[in-house]
Amino acid sequence: MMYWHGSPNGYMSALELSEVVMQVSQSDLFEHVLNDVALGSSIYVNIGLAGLTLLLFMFLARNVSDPRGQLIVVSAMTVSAVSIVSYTGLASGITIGILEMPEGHALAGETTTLAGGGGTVDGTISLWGRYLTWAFSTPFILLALGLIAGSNLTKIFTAIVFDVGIMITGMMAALTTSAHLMRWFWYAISCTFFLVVVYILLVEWPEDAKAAGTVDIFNTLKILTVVLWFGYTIWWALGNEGAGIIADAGITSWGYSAFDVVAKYGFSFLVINYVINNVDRVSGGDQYGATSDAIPADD
Ligand code: RET
Repeated sequence: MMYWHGSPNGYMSALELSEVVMQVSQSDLFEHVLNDVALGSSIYVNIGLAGLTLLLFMFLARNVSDPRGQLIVVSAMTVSAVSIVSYTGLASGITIGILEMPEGHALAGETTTLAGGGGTVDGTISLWGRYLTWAFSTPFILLALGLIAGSNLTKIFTAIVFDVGIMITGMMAALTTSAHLMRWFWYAISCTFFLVVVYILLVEWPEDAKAAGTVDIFNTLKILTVVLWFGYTIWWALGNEGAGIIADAGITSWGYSAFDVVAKYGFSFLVINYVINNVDRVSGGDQYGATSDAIPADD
């Protein structure tokens, strides 16, 4: 018999016992992802795609020897590498949690039945690890874009700092359970940071790209990025963590996974393909980034 301090007679009531037993473990979440077809496929498909694209990009860019060209290629490839980590974190149940939404939220009072026999628990599932890992992947999208546009360090730095800000405050919005309004306050902070990035993308870098002679590819990448990034922002507001109009965690997750296919792998493919065919346009010379007078080996 278990001893329970909270009870006058020292024993647990059935209700108290069920509350203790219903703690969700990491393996419950792992099993849930494994057994929930929509949620699981939205994660596993992306681990596979990220791995395949990484191999493909490595193969395609194998002959790029220009240092600045390589920097752009490595930056684009890093997006896929981070994606493997991101989705593996979700699949293993580390970066997923069950959160009880505050009063006023569409999913307040909801319960979640864990696929894979973990029982039914209070709260809704949150894939907060996505936002965390976006803080490590999206800076490389912006680095590749800034380098293609021939931007200066100040603008690249500014874009990346605010971008990391978007993702971390977006994660705060997702993780807030204290008050409904606080969730949207975090969301508003995140959107404000997003506007800084949008400004750089739409106003600053197109000018730089004109001067650098890369305006055609830059404009394609810019439109793709701005449209999709607004897509993520709107999807959050509609999904299970926002207004709950799309209440299902699996469908919400598939939305992000689908955006990811274009915003990460499609984007990176366009970048790498451009660099391979236009090395002269992105080149900074053999000495680009040198840290001494010695001539670095080109292999
Ligand atoms: C959140 C919610 C809070 C408000 C804003 C958001 C924007 C997210 C964006 C994500 C882009 C992700 C990409 C991932 C690829 O690896 C966090 C959804 C503004 C723009 C491109």
